[in-house]
Amino acid sequence: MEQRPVAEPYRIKAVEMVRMTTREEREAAIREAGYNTFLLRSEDVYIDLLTDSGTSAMSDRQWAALQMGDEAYAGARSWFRLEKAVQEVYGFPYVVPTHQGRGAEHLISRILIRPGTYIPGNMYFTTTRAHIELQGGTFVDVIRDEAHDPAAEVPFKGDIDLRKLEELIGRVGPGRIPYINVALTVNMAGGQPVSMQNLREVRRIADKYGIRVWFDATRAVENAYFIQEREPGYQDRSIREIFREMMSYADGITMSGKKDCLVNIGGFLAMRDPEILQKARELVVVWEGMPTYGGLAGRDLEAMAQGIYEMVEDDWVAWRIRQVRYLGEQLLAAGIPIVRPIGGHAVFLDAKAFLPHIPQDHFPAQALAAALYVDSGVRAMERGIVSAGRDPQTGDHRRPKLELVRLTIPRRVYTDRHMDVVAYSVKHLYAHRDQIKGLRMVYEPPTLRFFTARFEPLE
Ligand code: PM9
Repeated sequence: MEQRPVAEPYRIKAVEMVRMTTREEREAAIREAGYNTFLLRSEDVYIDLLTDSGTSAMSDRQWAALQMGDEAYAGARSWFRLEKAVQEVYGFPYVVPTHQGRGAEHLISRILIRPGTYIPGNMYFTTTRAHIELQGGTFVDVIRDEAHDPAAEVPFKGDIDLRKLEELIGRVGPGRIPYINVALTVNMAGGQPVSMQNLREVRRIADKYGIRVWFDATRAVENAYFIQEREPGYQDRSIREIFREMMSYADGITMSGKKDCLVNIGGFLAMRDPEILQKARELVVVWEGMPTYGGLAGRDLEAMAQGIYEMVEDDWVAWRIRQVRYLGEQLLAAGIPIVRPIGGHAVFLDAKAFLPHIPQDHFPAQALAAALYVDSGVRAMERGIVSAGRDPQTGDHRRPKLELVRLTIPRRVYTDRHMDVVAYSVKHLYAHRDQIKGLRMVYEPPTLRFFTARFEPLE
């Protein structure tokens, strides 16, 4: 008998209408946007898979929580609610709110990084590395080799390569490593998880050399699901328990609440060390706001607190991963090159394999994202050479092995029917892939260029 179907663990209470455009309209829109999907107007997008960041649908309880926001300038009730949620679910005693994840990255980078220091991590993330470099630090990629190979089927492809980590410590000395940065999951590798065993080992090595461990916990809930699914001994543990154990191996975390926490804005820094707390409170007033609001309204703090309790519900997390797979498996069945295994928040098209006729310096992933938009109004994001930016030492492009287009699934927003539309469009493009041409960059901003760079098609 066929498998019993599972449905969304929620009902839809409010809807937002979206508009399908004509191909001519989309061709004009992408031209006007300089072939950069970040520069499109959202009204011209039919299915928006640009990012899962701040694009979640909030629950009725979160909307109710908004009404309870305490908008006092200082000491608001909503702040204490957020602090309690972080303490209860994440297990860190101290929290400093920020307007979003990069606000927290800014604070910890200013507190711990000095020129000439090294920050090892499991593959770079754009904003994280930008903040490391702005403080004069150097990011060193110590992820396992397979993470750079889109086709390598490894259950915990986000793991730190412990030998690479020890080699770096031996080479530069522990005193020049302010912290080890572990991303859960690894966004740029395809939403790939880190095993509990690896987190334990990283903690052990860090303790041996007296180095701090800092997690980028942005999508740690999805990481907890993969541990529950794949790591021996965790099948009978709840997501909330696994999540709490993961966090126990870190000295602190940076957090973009716009992902796991199911809110449209918000983030925080959480930690165990009262000295770091004090420094973070001193800095947050300069850059974000009082330590009891950190650039957020009281209602935002309330919504994030409520989201923190909802994000670790087992049915929700299982559904989330299942929907990402629903899309990915359709593409795999059609022989389309995607990053494997299918990750937690997105399906990543392997643009090098999809468009082998376009050299990396002609931006194949950027071109593919633009072509997808023109075909169906689906907006995706380039995660390749444009996102990687330039090497500050040489000034040349960084040329990552992974040249990807990310189809990122917002939380609780789209149905499987939307995924069918996306899958159809990707398959259609694949059948006509020889017609897609490379691009030339005509405007390049100095930092985080992918957000606002502009391109023109090559003839
Ligand atoms: N991630 C994303 O779309 C939004 C902006 S970058 C295109 O994937 C990690 C792992 C992230 C992340 C944002 C941030 C920064 C830190 N770490 O965007 O500042 O994926 O809240 O968080 C984005 P904020």
